[in-house]
Amino acid sequence: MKKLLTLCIVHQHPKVLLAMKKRGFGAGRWNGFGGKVLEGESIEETAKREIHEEAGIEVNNFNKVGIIEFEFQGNPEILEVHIFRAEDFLGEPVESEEMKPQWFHVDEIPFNEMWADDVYWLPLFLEGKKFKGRFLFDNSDNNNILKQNIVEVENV
Ligand code: 6OG
Repeated sequence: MKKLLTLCIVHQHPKVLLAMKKRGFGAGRWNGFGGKVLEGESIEETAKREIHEEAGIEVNNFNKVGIIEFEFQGNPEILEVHIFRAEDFLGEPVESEEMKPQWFHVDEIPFNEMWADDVYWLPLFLEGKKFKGRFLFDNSDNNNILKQNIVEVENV
């Protein structure tokens, strides 16, 4: 069983726009913007809709830079997260019910308040690389990685 999700990070070197997730899956962690792909929606449409809903900004140009599959031990559902990199956007990021946006310098990414997988792929993202990977998380401690694999690719 696969569930498709998006994750979009705005990167205006040397800064990245992350947001504190205030509720739902991953609450209490900094992450990019995104969510579940709805029926009838393309993955790109979801990425745009979610960043607009969560940060109030419009992103027209972005590149898909990664696909990562997440599995939680004992759970048959695989989360397939499509990761996008945007350089520019329209509007001003605003806090929503779900997310509180904040700019971070690339040297000050709050990895210890993020999903444990991010430290493996965000450095590649910041170098402009593309990647694919898979992570197996411990179901009883949902920030503990049991197995991980990330590879750089030419195309996603
Ligand atoms: P909603 O379920 O709130 O969207 N997401 C993850 N991001 C990272 N960095 N690591 C993970 O490891 C993740 N699992 C999910 C995808 C959830 C948002 O969180 C991302 C979506 O952008 C397990 O609609």
